[in-house]
Amino acid sequence: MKKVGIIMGSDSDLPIVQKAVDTLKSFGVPYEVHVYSAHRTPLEAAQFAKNAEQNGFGVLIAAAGMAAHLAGALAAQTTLPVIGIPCKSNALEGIDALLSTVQMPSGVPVATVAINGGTNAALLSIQILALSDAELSAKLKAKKASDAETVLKKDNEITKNI
Ligand code: RP5
Repeated sequence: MKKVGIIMGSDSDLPIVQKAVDTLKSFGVPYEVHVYSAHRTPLEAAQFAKNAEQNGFGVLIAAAGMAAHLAGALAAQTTLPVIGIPCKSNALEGIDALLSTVQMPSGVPVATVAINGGTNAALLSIQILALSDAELSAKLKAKKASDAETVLKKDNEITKNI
């Protein structure tokens, strides 16, 4: 199976990235995690993205906060799908990172998830890999069914007890 590459702009983004890692682990999807910054280590970030396809990656996830150019900088170097996670920082509550990540120029797409959306970034990467992996696709369908069951149980409890 192809790997998911997770790049974070700083180790301070790790709590958000951890949610993505936990989700990938629960599906048995292989991954690699690195800290490369679009601004502090631009060459390493670009090099990683440039070589990602030949190094066995199928999707890249980029987590960054503030002026979050990491996802776009990676997308500039590869035709692999890139998923951006805008991370919340103190000053602007993550709106800065959201806009920096999502507002890509035509020709260089970044699939942007919610602010701090580590879980959804991983699920989206799994959905992409599942297009060519029937076993993974079956696991996703089972998870969706079990998530729905959980909500219906809660509905049942609330309507009985309120
Ligand atoms: C971004 O700046 C990083 O992705 C991080 O979210 C933010 C702050 O980085 P640190 O100053 O905590 O290293 O590039």
